[in-house]
Amino acid sequence: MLYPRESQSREIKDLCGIWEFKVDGNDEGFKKKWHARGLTKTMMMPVPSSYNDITQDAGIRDHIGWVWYEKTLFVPERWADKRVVLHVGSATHHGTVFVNGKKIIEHKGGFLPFEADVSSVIKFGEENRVTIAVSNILDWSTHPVGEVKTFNDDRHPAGYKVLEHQFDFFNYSGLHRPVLLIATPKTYIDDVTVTTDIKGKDGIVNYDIVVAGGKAKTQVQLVDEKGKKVGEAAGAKGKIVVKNAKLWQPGKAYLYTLQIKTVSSDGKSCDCYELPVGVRTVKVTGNKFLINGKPFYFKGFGKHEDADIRGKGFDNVINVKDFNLLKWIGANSFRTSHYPYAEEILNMADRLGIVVIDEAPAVGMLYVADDPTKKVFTKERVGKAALKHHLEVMTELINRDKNHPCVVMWSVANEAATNEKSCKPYFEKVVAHTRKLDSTRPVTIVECIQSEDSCVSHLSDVVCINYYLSWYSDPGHLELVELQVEQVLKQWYKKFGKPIIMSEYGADTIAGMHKDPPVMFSEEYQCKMLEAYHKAFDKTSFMMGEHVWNFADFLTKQGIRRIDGNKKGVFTRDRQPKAAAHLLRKRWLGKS
Ligand code: BDP
Repeated sequence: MLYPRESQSREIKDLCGIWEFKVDGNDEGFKKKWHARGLTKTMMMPVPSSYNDITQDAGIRDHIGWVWYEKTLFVPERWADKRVVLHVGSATHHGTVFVNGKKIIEHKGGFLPFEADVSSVIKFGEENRVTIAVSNILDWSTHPVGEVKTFNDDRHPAGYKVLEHQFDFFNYSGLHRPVLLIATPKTYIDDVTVTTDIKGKDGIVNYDIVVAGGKAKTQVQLVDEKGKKVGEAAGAKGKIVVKNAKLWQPGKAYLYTLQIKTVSSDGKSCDCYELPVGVRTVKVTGNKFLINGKPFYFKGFGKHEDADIRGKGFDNVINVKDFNLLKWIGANSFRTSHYPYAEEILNMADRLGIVVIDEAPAVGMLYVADDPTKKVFTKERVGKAALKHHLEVMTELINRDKNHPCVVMWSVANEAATNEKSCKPYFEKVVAHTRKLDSTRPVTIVECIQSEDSCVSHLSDVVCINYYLSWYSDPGHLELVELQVEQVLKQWYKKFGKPIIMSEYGADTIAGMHKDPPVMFSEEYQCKMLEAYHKAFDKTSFMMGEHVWNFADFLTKQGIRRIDGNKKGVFTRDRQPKAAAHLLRKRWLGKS
């Protein structure tokens, strides 16, 4: 899917702002056709935002099921001869969209965009009504997986239910990303795929353009950052050779622009689209992760889309601040743990030369809540339905993110029960599907201490492992960390012979809590733990990166293990540095 961009031939109407909002507490909205006449008895809700922390009502914060959003808007008369598309950045986790009361699209999956042609239902030059029903229910066919548990005992009111899931981040819900109306010509550029290569000093840009809605002739030209033409070609598919190309490099991004123009065969309309292009290559050989043929060592974090009040709502204030903090601390990369982030974030990473491991929302396939001895990869749980959706999600993810130079690896899942033999055929299919869709990027499955007997890590190009030594195991025993990290690294390397990234390690830390000698939750403990991991990393030759968990503190579901969220952030939730931030800055930049 093309990132929504205006051009000579394309206009965008941004529908962000205040929407009408209503919680469907009795699950009656569809039956009573709330979309038919327009919502009544509504409250204000900002879009984009999670709805959970906006009101003073715990019932809304913790609601399980559908909520409804609505907005009225005028569509200009001059769009009457255009193709008009409604684009929803994300509806977490299911969205059903109506325009002027008519259902136009349903979408499953809370972290990827979807869109539909609404040209035939829109009234041009008049007022229109967009209604979006959003549900946050997770089950064994969704990603992430989850389960609604209904109680049937005398301790709970009849029908009382909770949504159980084995990931710790709060299940923020709603319209998290921009909703847009896009006008394009009727014959339009539907998709573009760009891959790049380097031959000597030259850059090779291969492109493949799909035109829909009619036949058209295609012309492309590539311009540099100053707007100077460096190459051109004709036809829907082709190759441009850039002499003495400037490469897209970590920390030193260079973006060309592919300017695409299609002229419909009757010559009456033309469509234009501009795609940023970074010329770079990615390869894993031996123990090395190569970007442009040079070994790359990942320094950075697992992150979250998370902030106070707005939850997972897209917010440029937070996003730009986060990139400034990544630069300040000397990080060169992050993982989109544990779901695809808003594409705007990848646009920023492209521009700044920050390297991204792009993760699917497949998280929580680890235990069964009420009985950890029960298996996960079974017919009743992660079976055919979960696999089908996993493949769909990989398709949507790669379709959306394939052209971003910042994305250097796909992570198909985080911490699954990969020690269960039955997960093997599952992941074989997911990884094969991913490689079929994109043969240019390595693939990983993120593993953890419970999956030391992984049946699938051989499928990964890079072994990514999450370890919480002296935290979830041997809590308080910092003296064991260096020794144990060395052991686990050697063990994984011996077994799979692949380069390793420590993709999560860290300690919950209450900002401002000091204890010397260190104790758990103090700033000193977080620092000493990181130092011990680093000592072990620096002794090996097959380590290819370190991603601390987490960039910032984030909200979790309530539970006895968390006080106001997960505090493993190196920054607080409002993005202030803990002592560990200064330690990492020293390690990564040599600056204090
Ligand atoms: C890891 C998970 C991550 C959690 C972290 C933790 O991958 O999502 O937040 O543990 O417990 O297992 O802090």
